[in-house]
Amino acid sequence: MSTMRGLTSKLVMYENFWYMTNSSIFRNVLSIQKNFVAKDTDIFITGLPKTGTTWLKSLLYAIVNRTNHPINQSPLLSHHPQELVYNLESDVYNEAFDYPRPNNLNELPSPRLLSTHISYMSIPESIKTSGCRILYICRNPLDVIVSAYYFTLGFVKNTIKDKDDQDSIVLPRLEDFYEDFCDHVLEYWKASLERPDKVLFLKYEDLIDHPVLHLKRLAEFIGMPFSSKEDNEGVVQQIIDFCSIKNMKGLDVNKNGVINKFFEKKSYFRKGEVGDWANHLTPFMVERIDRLMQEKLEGTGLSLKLHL
Ligand code: PAP
Repeated sequence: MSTMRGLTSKLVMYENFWYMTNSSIFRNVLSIQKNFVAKDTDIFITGLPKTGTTWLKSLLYAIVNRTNHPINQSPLLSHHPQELVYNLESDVYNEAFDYPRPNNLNELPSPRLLSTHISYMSIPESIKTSGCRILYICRNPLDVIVSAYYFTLGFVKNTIKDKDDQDSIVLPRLEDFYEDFCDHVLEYWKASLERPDKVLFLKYEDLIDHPVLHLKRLAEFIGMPFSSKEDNEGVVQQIIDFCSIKNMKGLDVNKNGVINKFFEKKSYFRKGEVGDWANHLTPFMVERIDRLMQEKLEGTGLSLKLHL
């Protein structure tokens, strides 16, 4: 473990990734490694922040529970997707909460649907060795940067009222962000190649482009394939339409209130497009990231689409 000075916080390098020491996330990660035990039936959504995990949560939840209730009576109508698929480090093992959330884990119905942003190297051993499934979602880094920028801006404006404190927030350097981004993606990419029955690698751009194909892939992967009867009845398309950003953003439950004390529910739904980066990033920034992307991904067999 090594440390370096950030401008507003000390950063700690742990198992290849930088964590801010003034955020509880690092301590939560250690707690997860120590305490969490995966079950064979668990299904995990993994991916970096802003890569589409909220969307994937709603899709997974709707697929797994499709026989429990019709889509027009879905709990997604009364709960934000983040409230139905818990994130380990933010919702469950979060020391910022003053009550023991891990108890909730035992009350979750099977299969437990959980999520984490933790890297493959750092997830608990039991997730790797048990029969549980991992869905990894990846998105092109340019759209992730833009999405993270807006999310952070909204968060800072809503939670930090003092202007000087707002101004003191310093985002990570682009290179540091990018290094972590690639390492995270490539670790899971490698795991998906080595253990395709265990790790399903999904791309946000593919889900936008060919939702039916990838939803069917996902359902098969978790052992709950759509039957031909469901296919004929248009169940796949119903789930896609229900979980579309237009529908989710318009639901009252997703318009008001906060999650985990600070995060506005509506901030998880912005544009949901591929290529919005073209409206925000300069050609210089794009060229720099594109070059880094070519270097890092070369020879890995992985490619990321910047446009559709
Ligand atoms: P998180 O890691 O904080 O949970 P995450 O859900 O992974 O964030 O990513 C948010 C992005 O997914 C937002 O992208 P944008 O800023 O470029 O718009 C958000 O709009 C997008 N998103 C959320 N729900 C959907 C959806 N149903 N369909 C497509 N994109 C979505």
